Amino acid sequence: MRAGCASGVEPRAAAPVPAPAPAAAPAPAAAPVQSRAITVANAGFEAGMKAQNRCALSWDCTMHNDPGSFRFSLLESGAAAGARSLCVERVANEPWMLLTQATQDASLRGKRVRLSMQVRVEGATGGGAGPWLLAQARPVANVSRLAKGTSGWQSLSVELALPADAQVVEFGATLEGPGKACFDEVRLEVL
Ligand SMILES: [Ca+2]
Repeated sequence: MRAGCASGVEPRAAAPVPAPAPAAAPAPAAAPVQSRAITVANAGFEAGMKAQNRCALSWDCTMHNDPGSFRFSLLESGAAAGARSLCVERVANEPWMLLTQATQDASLRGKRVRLSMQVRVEGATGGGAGPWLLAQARPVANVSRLAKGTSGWQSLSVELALPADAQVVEFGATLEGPGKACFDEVRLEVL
């Protein structure tokens, strides 16, 4: 003989609300499978500036003729990544400035490399601003990709097949003509 069912519905304590499952960590940005990153010092400009704000630490800043023609500063609100980005503004009538590092890594010779970075421009009404890559070889090989006008952060990249006799590879950013540009998240990789 079966026991009778209990009459009525037994009051039940409210089930505890299960803790939400932890959100899956976002997948890291997919890098091309066979690319190899080359170390870039102070690639995100988090380390700060050289004395008198002449350039970002670990970088060289050069410009046509007048060394005071471009002014460098850290953008500490609205950086593309991290806490800081590097900005440069033309303040005298000179045609260009270059923000560069160089490598003599012999393993790069004859390889294809990609330079990418975040770029923001404001009133860049001349050639514009963006990544710049040069191989000291015979003949010199160089490439750039410049954003013009005024726009928010965008990712720009250039690629260059390095000549087999490339002794030095220079990489960085340029601003050609008037305006202001900010840079961040510089990345150099061998494809
Ligand atoms: Ca940064």
